[in-house]
Amino acid sequence: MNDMIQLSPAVSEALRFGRAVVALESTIITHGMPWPRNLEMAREVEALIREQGAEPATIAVIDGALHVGLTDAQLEALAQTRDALKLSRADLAYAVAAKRTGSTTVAATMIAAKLAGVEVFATGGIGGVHKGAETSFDISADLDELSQTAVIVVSAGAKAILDLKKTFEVLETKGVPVVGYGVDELPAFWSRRSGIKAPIRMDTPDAIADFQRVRERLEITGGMLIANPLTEELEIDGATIGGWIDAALADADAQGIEGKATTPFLLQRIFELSDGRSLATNIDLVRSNARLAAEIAVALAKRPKA
Ligand code: PSU
Ligand code: MN
Repeated sequence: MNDMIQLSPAVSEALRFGRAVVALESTIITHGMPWPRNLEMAREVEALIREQGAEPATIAVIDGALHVGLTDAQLEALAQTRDALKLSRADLAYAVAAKRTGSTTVAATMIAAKLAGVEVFATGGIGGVHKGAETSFDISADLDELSQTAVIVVSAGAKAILDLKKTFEVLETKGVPVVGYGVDELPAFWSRRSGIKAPIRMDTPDAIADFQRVRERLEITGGMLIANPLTEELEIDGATIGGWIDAALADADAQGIEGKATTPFLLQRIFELSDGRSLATNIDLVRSNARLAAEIAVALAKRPKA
C-alpha cells in the first residue's frame, strides 16, 4: 500500500480480505450539490453500497491527508466546508504538500482509488469537452485520466452541460472503452438519450467484470467508462433540461465564468432555473450508479486478478 494513503479501518479490512470496495468522489459533495442535500446524498449512497455487500470509500484530502474512506464526522465536516479546493491530477499533490483540504474530482479520485487498490468508482457524470472548447480549450482532465488509470468509472455518461459528441470522440481517440449499460444509445446525464450510439453495450455486471479481466490479461492500460441511464420515470426529458442548460450557459458567458468554476456554476444555475428538479434527478442517478458500481465490484471480487 502506498504510504500517502490514509485508509479507513473498514476499507482497509475489506481490501485485505479481497472484498468488494467502491470508491466515491467528493467534488460532487463540495462543489456539485448544495448543503444539506449534499450530505444526505453522500450518506445515502454509502448506505446503498453497503446494502449491496460492498464497502464504500469516499475520497478526499483533509488537512493534507489523502483519505480513502471517511468517518461520518469527516463526511459531515467536508459537506460544510465552504472553501475546499477542487482537486484534479494537477493539484492533488499540492493539497497534500501544503496541508490543505480539498475534494477530489473524477480524475483525482481515480488516482487515489488506483493507489489504494480500489477497482470501481461511482459518480454522477464525468467532466469532458465544454461547449465552445474550440476557442476556450476547456477540456476536463477526467478524459486523460480515464485513458491512463485503471479504474472502472460508473456514471450516467458525461454531464449534459458539455459537448457530448466531442467528449465521446476524445474518449474514443484515447482508447477508453465506453459501455452503454443495457442500452444501445449513450445517456446524457439527466436524460436517457444523447443521440450518440454506445460503442459497446453490456447488460450485466458479470459481463463488465469479465471484460475488465481480459483487458488486464491483454495488458491494456487505462480505465473504462460505464454509462448507466436513468429509467424513463426518473429522467428529465432532453428538451426540458436543454432549455435550462442553454439559459445557464448564457448566464455563465455573461458573467465571464471560466476554468474550474464553470461546472459548479452551471450545476448551481440549472438547479435554480429548474426549481430543484435537476438536483433531485442528479441524486437519483448517483444512487443508480452506486448500486451498479457495487454489483460490478462484487463481480470483480469473485474473479481475483490473475
Ligand atoms: N458528477 C456530478 N456532479 C459533479 C461532478 C460529477 O453529478 O459535480 C464533478 C466531478 O468531480 C467531475 C467534475 O470530475 O464535476 C468535472 O469538473 P470539470 O468540468 O471542471 O473538469
Ligand atoms: Mn475545465
